[in-house]
Amino acid sequence: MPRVDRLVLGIFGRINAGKSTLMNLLTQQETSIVDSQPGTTADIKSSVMEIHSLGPVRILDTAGLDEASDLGGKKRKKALAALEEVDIALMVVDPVQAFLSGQLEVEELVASMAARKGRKLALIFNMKSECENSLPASGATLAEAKEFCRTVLPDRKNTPEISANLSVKKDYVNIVEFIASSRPEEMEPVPLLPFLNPRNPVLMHIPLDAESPTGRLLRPQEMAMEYLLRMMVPVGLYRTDLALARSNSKMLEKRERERFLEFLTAMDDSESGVQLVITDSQAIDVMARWVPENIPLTTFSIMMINQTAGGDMSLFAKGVDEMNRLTQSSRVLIAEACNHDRIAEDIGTVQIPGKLEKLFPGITVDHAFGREFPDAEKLQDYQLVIHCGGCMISRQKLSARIGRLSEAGVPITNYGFALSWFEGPEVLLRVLKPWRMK
Ligand SMILES: Nc1nc2c(ncn2[C@@H]2O[C@H](COP(=O)(O)OP(=O)(O)OP(=O)(O)O)[C@@H](O)[C@H]2O)c(=O)[nH]1
Ligand code: SF4
Ligand SMILES: [Mg+2]
Repeated sequence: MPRVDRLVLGIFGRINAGKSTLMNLLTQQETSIVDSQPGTTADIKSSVMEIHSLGPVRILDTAGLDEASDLGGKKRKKALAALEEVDIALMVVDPVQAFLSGQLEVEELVASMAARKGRKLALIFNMKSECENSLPASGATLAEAKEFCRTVLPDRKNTPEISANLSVKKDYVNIVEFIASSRPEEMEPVPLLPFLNPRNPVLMHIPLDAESPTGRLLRPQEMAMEYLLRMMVPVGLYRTDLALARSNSKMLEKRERERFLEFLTAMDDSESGVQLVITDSQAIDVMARWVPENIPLTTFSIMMINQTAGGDMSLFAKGVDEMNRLTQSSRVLIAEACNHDRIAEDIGTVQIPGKLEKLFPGITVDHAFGREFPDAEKLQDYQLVIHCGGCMISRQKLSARIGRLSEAGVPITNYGFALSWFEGPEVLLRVLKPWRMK
């Protein structure tokens, strides 16, 4: 299934600013509870939809950032983590509420964090009609109240701004147009295997080991298959018995190798030769030996991280170099973007740690699975992060992780890079070559 690149919008601000009212206006239904009770929204509310003129979007409604209490602190942490992964941070400010409070701590926090994390900021003044009546008593005008709020913007000239009454449905069109005009430079969708031609066949090597789920292929494999068919690329699927392929018995290994080569040659013998063999990363040891040098070779994990990283794997290529500097006292974090059953020879918990331990006995290997990823302070404990292909997270989420890593000064590489590195520099170069990487 191809994955949809969604524009991620996050709604931030102080309690009762009208964040959930904006969420409901955008989704045109009661997605979030709206109430005058302070702290109504406790957790992130996420809604996925298609908005005409914006395309596919994910909208995140967050808790007010100014709730004092331990629980408020937890809500704030979660809301700020969401800010790291949005394309546009929509800061909702009730200018009258903000002016009368005499302080702008929340707005300052949102604006400065958006700037620090490189997220686009857009300011939405929520003009709650009844609030305007309370302003004259202060002696200030509405224009002055708004100007007061703008003082927190690090880049005033380039921060888009709109004033609207969010509880009025007719303002919907204006708000959507405003968001559309605030969106950052269009991100080109990244093709899965951009270097392929539609003529020559591709062989997908899928060993289906004990960890493979029954009844379906893994997501990167399914995505590759869909992509190849869509591009009219002839594709062959092949399963090797890895136990035989790695057998100490020369005879068993030879039989398994010949079976594979027979299939490959049949595909290669067609008028146009095989243009790529793409394998599960964990079988790169076998494929690097068996696939003739003249046939390009890469791995699903590298293909996947290239797309999740927006077509730029340079950071991962740089990060793999850190493996040359690992020692027995190093600490490495293995990160996977999903939770799945971890059985038998699981790559993240068994295979990579085993290979690291063999080279650097006593090395410390920790794990981060699923949606949770350590903050920058915790990441400083690590010399290197080895990340899976990230097929279950968005480009924005990966970019947020990379942001934390660069803040912590910790390099990142990926399963496909690491497993190829274990096989030696020639193999690493070989799997990167189709991507025109050095
Ligand atoms: N008249 C008017 N009332 C509004 C407007 N926006 C919000 N309100 C009211 O303000 C109160 C708070 O609105 P919410 O949208 O729940 O505010 P919130 O920012 O999500 O608040 P928390 O989730 O508690 O942080 C509700 O009583 C809304 O009806 C508006 O544009 N006009
Ligand atoms: S998110 Fe990572 S570990 Fe999970 S299926 Fe995708 S590539 Fe594999
Ligand atoms: Mg709310």
